[in-house]
Amino acid sequence: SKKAFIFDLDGVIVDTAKYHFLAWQKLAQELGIEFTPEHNEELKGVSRVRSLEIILALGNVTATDAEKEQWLYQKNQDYLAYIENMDASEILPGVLPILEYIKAKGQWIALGSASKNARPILEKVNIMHLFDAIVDGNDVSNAKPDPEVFVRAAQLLGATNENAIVFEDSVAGIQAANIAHMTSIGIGDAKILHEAQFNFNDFTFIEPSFIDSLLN
Ligand code: B16
Ligand code: MG
Repeated sequence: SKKAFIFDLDGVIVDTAKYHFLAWQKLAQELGIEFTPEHNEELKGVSRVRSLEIILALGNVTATDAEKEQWLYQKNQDYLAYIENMDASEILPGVLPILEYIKAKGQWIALGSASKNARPILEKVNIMHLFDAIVDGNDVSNAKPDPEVFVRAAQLLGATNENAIVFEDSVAGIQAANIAHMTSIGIGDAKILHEAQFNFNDFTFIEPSFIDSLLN
């Protein structure tokens, strides 16, 4: 039967992690908190609010809700300025051919992202038309590893969880897919993503024959 191929956005389709990092780093600097690329790894797949909590904890900074809201707003404004100039050249290597192959095979394609900025990014990199369903940070109340974002995507398409395949770069996202009994495919370091059923360093290692093997 027809399969639902669900893609995470940041770290899978585009490398927006570098822009999140620059925007968080600016805020951290203003607050006198040391924030390194290693720290940034912990923010992958994590919601905006939770990301701020992790950064504040790094610096033992406590804040009022009003301050946190102001900082979240400021961080997002800076992030939006970075993604403003994104174009199709920022789609990660190998992604577009695989999306087009899945499409040509008549299968479903969905987005399952924690980001509230997912839709404008898909528009900027010009691949919105390839998606049959989009579920992002605006649509869900439970963050990965809760599988809500992927389960909703499958539901929108009328696919069972067992017929859903998830591409993820974060540990929390792989766990979410596994909890939902979806096929989990890790994109990135196999040591970090060891809970994934399959792992590829990036999409250039995914052959059409691998996609075919998932269709039965
Ligand atoms: P925003 P994904 C996630 O996207 C990012 O990995 C994570 O670093 C970010 O904090 C989160 O989106 C929220 O993003 O601030 O744009 O709402 O990997 O789930 O596509
Ligand atoms: Mg991601």
